[in-house]
Amino acid sequence: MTDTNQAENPGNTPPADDKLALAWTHTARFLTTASQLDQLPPTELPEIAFVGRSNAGKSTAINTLTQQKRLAFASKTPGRTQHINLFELGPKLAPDALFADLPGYGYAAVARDAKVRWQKVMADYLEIRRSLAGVVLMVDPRLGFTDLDRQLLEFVSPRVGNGSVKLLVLLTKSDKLNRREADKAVATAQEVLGEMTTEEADVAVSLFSALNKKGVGDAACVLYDWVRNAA
Ligand SMILES: Nc1nc2c(ncn2[C@@H]2O[C@H](COP(=O)(O)OP(=O)(O)OP(=O)(O)O)[C@@H](O)[C@H]2O)c(=O)[nH]1
Ligand SMILES: [Mg+2]
Repeated sequence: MTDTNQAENPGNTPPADDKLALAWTHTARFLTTASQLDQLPPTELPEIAFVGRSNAGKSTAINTLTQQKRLAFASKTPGRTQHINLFELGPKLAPDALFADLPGYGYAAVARDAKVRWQKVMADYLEIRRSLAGVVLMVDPRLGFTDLDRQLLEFVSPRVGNGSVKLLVLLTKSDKLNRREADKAVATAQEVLGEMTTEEADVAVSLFSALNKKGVGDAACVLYDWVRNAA
């Protein structure tokens, strides 16, 4: 597993620099929205899914990474993202990747059967979306890994374990942590992920803040490398 600050690059291309990677993420534009899995367009493009607890900061992270104010809808009200929103990246005539903003799970006010339903959608998405190239799991380190985060990791672990899906865990809202808390959050995350790390697995952890932009360039580089190495 890598801490992106000292990331090695096992692929054949040298690591991307921030500027190039951020220019690429900036090309993101809205493609489509789906309320059901069978409405997702078939695609050959490598897809990167942003997943995590409701309110963890998924939509905000997409806006920050793409340097666009309102590409994905972010909100103070948890549960804002109800559909799967797809964004296309790369040259307009030759798109090279998709970002998927997924609805958050585990918000307390959501009824139990809605939660169960969502778990099923999530599991099915991760199972059937063969074009899935990477998962960005957003975890608020002040809340830690929840049961649903761990379940999600279990759903993806076969594909992460064999290297067909890459995983980046972003510890969000890191602007709210002091240095000691931030170090501890990274260590805890590495421990949780250690369980699913194999020879083939490409798993990284990074602190992230949309507010002070910590980890934004690093995260963009990781995603850019995934897509370049998938091509
Ligand atoms: N301090 C701080 N607040 C953040 C950061 N990122 C997101 N937030 C706030 O967290 C709240 C939730 O952000 P969203 O991006 O809407 O969260 P989400 O994960 O998309 O939530 P759902 O769509 O409900 O699943 C908003 O009030 C954001 O302003 C961050 O890096 N720092
Ligand atoms: Mg959202």
